[in-house]
Amino acid sequence: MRFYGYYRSSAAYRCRIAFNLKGVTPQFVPVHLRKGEQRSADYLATNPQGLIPALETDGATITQSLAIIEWLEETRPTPPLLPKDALERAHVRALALSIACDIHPLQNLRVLAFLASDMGLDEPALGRWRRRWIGEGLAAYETMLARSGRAGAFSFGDTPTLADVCLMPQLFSADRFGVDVGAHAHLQRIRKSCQSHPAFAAAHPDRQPDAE
Ligand SMILES: N[C@@H](CCC(=O)N[C@@H](CS)C(=O)NCC(=O)O)C(=O)O
Repeated sequence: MRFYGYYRSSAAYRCRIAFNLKGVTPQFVPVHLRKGEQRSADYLATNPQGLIPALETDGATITQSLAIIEWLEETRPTPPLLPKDALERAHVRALALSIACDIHPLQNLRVLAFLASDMGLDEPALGRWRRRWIGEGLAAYETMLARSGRAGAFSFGDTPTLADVCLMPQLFSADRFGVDVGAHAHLQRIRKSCQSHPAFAAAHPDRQPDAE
């Protein structure tokens, strides 16, 4: 099993947490995003989208972090990352997708590069862009948790789910770009639970072999 990633990529960070939770250790293949290696011919042969992560396994390539994590969940059901009840599963997926579909894509390197090169945004304007969408998205996540009445040590109950696998990398990115989430009590509590969980701690960008 070969996993293509980059230490600071949120989408790769999600997969690393899931691999650790499931006790899977793929061979790591670094793809340096800042050097543009994701657009090399070699890597485009692996993922035509030119995005990481990608996982090669059983003679196939899986792209998209959530597809990789759902494949892991289906092939290695223990410990479960999704609840058994269909409505509860939908809730956990909605939390995860609120980050993976509605916050993260707006922060992508290629989007930011286009805003700078083609739309003329300078660094302060790019910072406003980042903080706006991360701040608004995480505030909505906090409200979703409060309304659900199901948040515990983690986003759903007291064990990690797909929602936390997506949340922790987004909180890392919030810190990196100066988004203050201190007023969000659920997020603060869940962050602490994740930080003290070995699977999350080992997946942190600073602990990866390609960290700079
Ligand atoms: N929806 C995709 C998003 C993948 C993605 O956006 N990856 C980023 C890193 S977090 C990337 O490769 N960016 C390269 C670029 O923008 O050029 C997933 O969840 O895997």
